[in-house]
Amino acid sequence: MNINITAVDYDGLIPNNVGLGQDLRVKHALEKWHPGYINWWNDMGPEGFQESLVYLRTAISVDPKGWAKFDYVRMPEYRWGVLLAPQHEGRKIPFGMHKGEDAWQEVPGEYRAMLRRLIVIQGDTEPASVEQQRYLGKTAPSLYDMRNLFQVNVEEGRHLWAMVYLLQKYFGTDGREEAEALLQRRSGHADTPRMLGAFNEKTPDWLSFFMFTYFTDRDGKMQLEALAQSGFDPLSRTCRFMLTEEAHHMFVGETGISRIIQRTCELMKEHKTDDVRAIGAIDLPTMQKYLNFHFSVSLDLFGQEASTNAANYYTQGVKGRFLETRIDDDHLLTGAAYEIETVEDGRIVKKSVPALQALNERLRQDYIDDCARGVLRWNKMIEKAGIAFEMKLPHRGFDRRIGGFAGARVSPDGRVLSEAEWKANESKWLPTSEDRAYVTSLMGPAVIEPGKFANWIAPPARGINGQPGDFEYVRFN
Ligand code: BYC
Repeated sequence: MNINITAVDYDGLIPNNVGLGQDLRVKHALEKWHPGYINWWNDMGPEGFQESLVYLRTAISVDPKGWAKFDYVRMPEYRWGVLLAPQHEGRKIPFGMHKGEDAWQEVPGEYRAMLRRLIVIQGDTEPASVEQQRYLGKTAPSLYDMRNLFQVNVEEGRHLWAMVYLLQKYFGTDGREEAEALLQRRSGHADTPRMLGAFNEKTPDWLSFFMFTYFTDRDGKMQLEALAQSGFDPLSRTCRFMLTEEAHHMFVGETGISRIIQRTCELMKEHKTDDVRAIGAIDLPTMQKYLNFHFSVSLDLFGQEASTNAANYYTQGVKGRFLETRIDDDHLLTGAAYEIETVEDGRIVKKSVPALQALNERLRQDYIDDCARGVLRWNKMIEKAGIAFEMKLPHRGFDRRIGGFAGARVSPDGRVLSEAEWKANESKWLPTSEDRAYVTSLMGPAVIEPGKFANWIAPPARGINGQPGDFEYVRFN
């Protein structure tokens, strides 16, 4: 049963449904953090569009039946707020050594460092992605896409607020320092980079953006799902509401890639050619290479295949599995085993390891299954267009930097290669500088006429919030 669908208080500086009005210590701490956040947004948020009016969705409730409103907003004036999903009365910790005990409403002292670390890592990815996507507005293929980019950006900003609230409310001085540090690190910076690999890569073009929102935001989904199981109830509730917003980000990725594929297939048929670069579209093999890159970088985000960190998170009730409560087992995993793949003596071998240590790998597998669904849909479109090409997820060992495959050379179809074989084929599997230059060359100045789209992408099937095709999603000042 749900209780406490607390109405969202929109009167103060920080919209919230956590009773900030009565929690003056945290309210003041967040109000103190706010100017630094706005400075960060103005410095690192979408460049060139801070004065534009953008048709944005703002969360105004946490009721699944109607939680958002749409209106024109200047991004620096977006109402970033602190919103937690409703508390489940009598919620019990669903796994680990505390299974069956009441979920914690305060941080248990012994798990404080662990929880803080997870919240900081999660928080760090949110501003990182805004930084990565900072220049994309200037080359948006339509007003519709530009609006979607900005929607994703402001919601990543809200997700940073969500983590900062937890830090300020539950972690005292350390939390305050971590909240400050989240505004100091910068994606790709040589001295103060963001914490995880993928968040220091560039997102220089819209094909990369759609791949990022499909593959990397989906890591976000899986990690948030795992944290939503947490015994620390405020973290669970925060993540549950973030997942509502996250769905749109993956929609942007999946439909963005679909629309590029659709346009490419149309042009291939119309011009009876595979050489769509000559007519200003993105060829399917180039899309496959971008897919390979973003998929493998995102696989790294799950950490080591065998991880004692992951085992501890689970045993101590801090981070669960994807859909934990729907899994039919003992939710303790003490004697259980799980099979992982790794490279040994130049071969990929399967190894049985304690299931508790393999939780990163298990989540990675859930992620791979989830990724595969979109690929299936893209392939159906290609097949329907009568074109003989199949998009594929590369092998999990392909081009990895973290875990048992790091350092090995693995082909997309899962063969361990010599360095010479890798070098001879790398340009077929990963975007080359020429590929990147070509894709960049398509990213002309933003298409700002309502209802018009760049040549390389098809229009969407429907507008945002039921708006017509020529809707003016962004108004410039
Ligand atoms: N890059 O035992 P391991 C999102 C480190 S995305 C750099 O496997 P663990 C979003 C690791 O920190 C979701 N370092 O670690 C998407 C550890 O360091 P220490 C973000 C890495 O803890 C799009 C060491 O290697 N949320 O929301 O089991 C847009 C040993 O590794 C990496 C989370 O990630 C890497 N890729 O697993 C916006 C959830 N991988 O302790 C937003 C919170 C590992 O030796 N994080 N290392 O210094 C976690 O659950 C875990 O920390 C990880 C790593 C899954 C990331």
